[in-house]
Amino acid sequence: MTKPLEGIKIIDFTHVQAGPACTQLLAWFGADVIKVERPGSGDVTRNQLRDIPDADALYFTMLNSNKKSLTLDTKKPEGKEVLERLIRESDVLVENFGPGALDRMGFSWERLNELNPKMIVASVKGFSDGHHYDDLKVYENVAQCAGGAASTTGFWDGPPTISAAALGDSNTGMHLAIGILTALLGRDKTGKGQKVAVSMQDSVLNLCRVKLRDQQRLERVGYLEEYPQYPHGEFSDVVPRGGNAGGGGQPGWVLKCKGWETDPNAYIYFTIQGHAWEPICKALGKPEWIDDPAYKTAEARQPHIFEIFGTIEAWLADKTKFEAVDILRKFDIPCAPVLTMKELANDPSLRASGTIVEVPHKKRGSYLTVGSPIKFSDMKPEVTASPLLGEHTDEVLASLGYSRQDIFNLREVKAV
Ligand code: CAO
Repeated sequence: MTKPLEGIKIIDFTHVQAGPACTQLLAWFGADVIKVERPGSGDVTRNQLRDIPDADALYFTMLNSNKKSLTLDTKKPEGKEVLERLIRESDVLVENFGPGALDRMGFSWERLNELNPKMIVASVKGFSDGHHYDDLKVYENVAQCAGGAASTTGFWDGPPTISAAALGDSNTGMHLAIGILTALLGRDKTGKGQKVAVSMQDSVLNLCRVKLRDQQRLERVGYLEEYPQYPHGEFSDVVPRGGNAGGGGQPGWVLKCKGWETDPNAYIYFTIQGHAWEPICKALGKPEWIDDPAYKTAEARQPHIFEIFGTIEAWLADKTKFEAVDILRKFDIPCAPVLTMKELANDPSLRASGTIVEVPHKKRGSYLTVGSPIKFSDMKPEVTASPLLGEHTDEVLASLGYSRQDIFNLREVKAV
């Protein structure tokens, strides 16, 4: 099957998570992604949190599938020369080094554009160019704090909280992928490459836009009616942490199910959709609430929403999270069990759809990873193993026109 990005050559100068998540996605869709790594060590995640001695860590294998690995010391003249040749032949270069690292290596945007005016140069940094923090190195949790997620996540009586979802890393990588694809389409029209830059702070903030909505509402009216603080608690002049409250106009909460005393994940998320009030009352066996003025409208319910959630929890007490959802789904109530990683790993639907995939690997045996969350009618993205360090060095050098002797010199003599 021909994949839409076949023929697009990408220099993958990325490491850790934000950049690799972007290039992995593009590789799934057919791009020829060549990961350039430092000889001897490579991407730091190859060694981080190893579960099998001497085999690449899952952190690496799960973010670098479908790629080639070329080892090259791009600080040495020989390495720079190879990289320049690769740049002249490539469509995209993606990098997420610390601020200024690419410039210090001698590959500023101006130089890259001079070497290949058609090439798209895509970068992830912690903060955008010109930002007063643009000199900072940034990891996931730093970005979640800088982008507004931490101050609005967690419970009001606890500290700012980090989400397990990679809002700073993989989310930024997904934004960058959209930028790259847009620039490729733009190049079809103009014939020119361009620089695409995404900051982790901006990407987190983009996902927190409803909290900026709330900040403006709070400043105008002094309260936020969908937050647990309303109407009995206090609001300050900043958006508070709202626990598990729904972020839109639909109140919701995480509710205990049968077994919660011993199982930390025996919960469901229950949403009270305004127009679904009647089915909710029917599902709960509370038909008297349907027309009761204290319950009939969303506005009337809000002051005692936790009493309502308490009644739902009493109804859930003899039902597992799966049994509860099986009943509630018949009433068209938006809800889901709180699923663990173990349950997700073994979920037959996720296996069938290719969202959870088992990938054979030369050194590890097979491992599980998350496949493409994007599904196409004409293409099924296939996940292949991440490369061993330098696995494709000879192949890539040969494709760049280096002779066997050149390759020997580059690999063995100059240890590039
Ligand atoms: N050959 C020779 N040198 C190489 C090389 C190669 N193939 N690949 C990388 N290097 C060098 C770079 O030139 C740079 O050297 P200098 O600092 O001397 O110029 C160095 O390796 C890499 O520096 P770095 O700043 O990128 O790495 P770090 O481990 O100190 O910082 C990180 C890591 C992620 C904090 C930083 O890269 C960063 O802030 N990146 C931007 C934001 C980002 O993407 N963060 C998300 C990471 S996922 O959590």
